[in-house]
Amino acid sequence: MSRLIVVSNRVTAPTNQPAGGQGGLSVALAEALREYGGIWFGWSGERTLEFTGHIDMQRTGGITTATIDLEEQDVEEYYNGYANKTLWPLFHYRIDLTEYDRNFDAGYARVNQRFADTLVPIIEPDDIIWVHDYHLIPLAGELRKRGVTNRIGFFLHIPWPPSRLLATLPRHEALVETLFDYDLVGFQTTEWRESFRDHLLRETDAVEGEGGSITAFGKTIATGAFPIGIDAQSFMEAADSPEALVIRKRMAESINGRQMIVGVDRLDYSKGLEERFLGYERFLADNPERSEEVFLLQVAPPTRGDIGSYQEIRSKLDTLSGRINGAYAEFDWVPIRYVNRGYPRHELAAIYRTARIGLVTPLRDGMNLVAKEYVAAQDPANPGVLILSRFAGASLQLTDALLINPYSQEEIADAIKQGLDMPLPERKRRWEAMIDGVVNDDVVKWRTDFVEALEAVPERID
Ligand code: ADQ
Repeated sequence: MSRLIVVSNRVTAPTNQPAGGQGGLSVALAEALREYGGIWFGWSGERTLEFTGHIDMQRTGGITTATIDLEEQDVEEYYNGYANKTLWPLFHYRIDLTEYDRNFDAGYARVNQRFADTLVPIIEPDDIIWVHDYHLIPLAGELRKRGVTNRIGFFLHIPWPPSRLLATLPRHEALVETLFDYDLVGFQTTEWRESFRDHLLRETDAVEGEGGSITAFGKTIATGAFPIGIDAQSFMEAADSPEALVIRKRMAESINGRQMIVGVDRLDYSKGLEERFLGYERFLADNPERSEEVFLLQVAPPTRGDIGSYQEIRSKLDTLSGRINGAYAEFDWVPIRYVNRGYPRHELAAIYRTARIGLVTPLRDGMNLVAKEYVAAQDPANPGVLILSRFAGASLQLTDALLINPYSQEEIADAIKQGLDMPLPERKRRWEAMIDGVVNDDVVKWRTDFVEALEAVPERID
């Protein structure tokens, strides 16, 4: 049987420690690789004075990790620079926040070359290679230059932007062309796949083939939508675990008969936190007689704190939560409990379970795992209500959530009211319509579907 080599920017070995700012990608990969016997290759998160190419191999939690350290300049130009100041905002439709800088380009190219140089010696002929996310788009091209002929797949965890936005990226042609060095390019939803196809049809002489294949630049690749899921079974169990029960009891005491609305997000401008706070404030303003029945718990661990736009959104939210609390709080009630930290999975599950409403309002999101986790954590006999942005990839699957436009404060406020008033039979009906998908289309199915599709791609003839 062939080995699977997974490559992503960061490798975070699975631990039982609090999740911290660990994002959806690392949570999902740790779960997907366990018991597969594969290798997970990437950056250790450590900085070194001079890049050596030394690989640190470790076996932890049932998977083998292979990590390299990067230089300070690499981290600045590749990770903080091209990945998170250029591609992340651009791919989330925020060209107002996108920075274009040739040094970032150079750092991005250099680190992808470093990944390829160090990875090549550990690749065996039958291995299949699965590269993850926007940090590593050029990796297959670099591997091909070094003679690697193995199957290589790419999965994009974030949206693919509209063609006219992508056109603002200098040298976007080369970025797009290098995706044709993969055998399979996967997206979270058909919407992002179509956006990729539309870009190719508009900007190149691409031809669409059968079953998602696309030919351009003299090469043919397979493409497809592979919606990522969660480890639903273990999440459901986590919500009922003895540790979770302790937290649920503590929460019940602190809630004191009120209804809790919960938001859980990395502190990122794509998550629509400012709009969420304003929508909630609108609810408070519109419903003064009801406002003290509820409170919003927003859990938002800071990420990418070296980047200016992240410092700005953080300070905006500090101000906004302070202002709303100052304006509306009573001596025995605050409308927003705002917490900048991560929680272990079982505590998170307990928090979701206790919340009457899960409020998930990204302005743009590849998928959004929090929405699925909220559904999985509910009590079947008394489930809560999911309010979900129609601009999250997850909204294509969770169609029985209350779908809202996150830019509209009125829609958020109305949905909160509707969620609080929703009778039990409707809550059950909506939840039952969603839970099967969350359980069946889980992270294992995502991994299996992707790997099988990669194995099924016909041999390349370059
Ligand atoms: P993210 O942008 O990180 O992921 P999301 O899919 O919601 O967004 O995943 C976040 C993960 O981090 C969830 O598993 C959540 O439980 C965890 N998390 C968030 N806050 C936490 C906290 N305070 N404590 C503990 N855990 C916390 C990117 C893309 C998404 C895509 C995923 C997976 O942006 O669109 O769904 O990758 O592909």
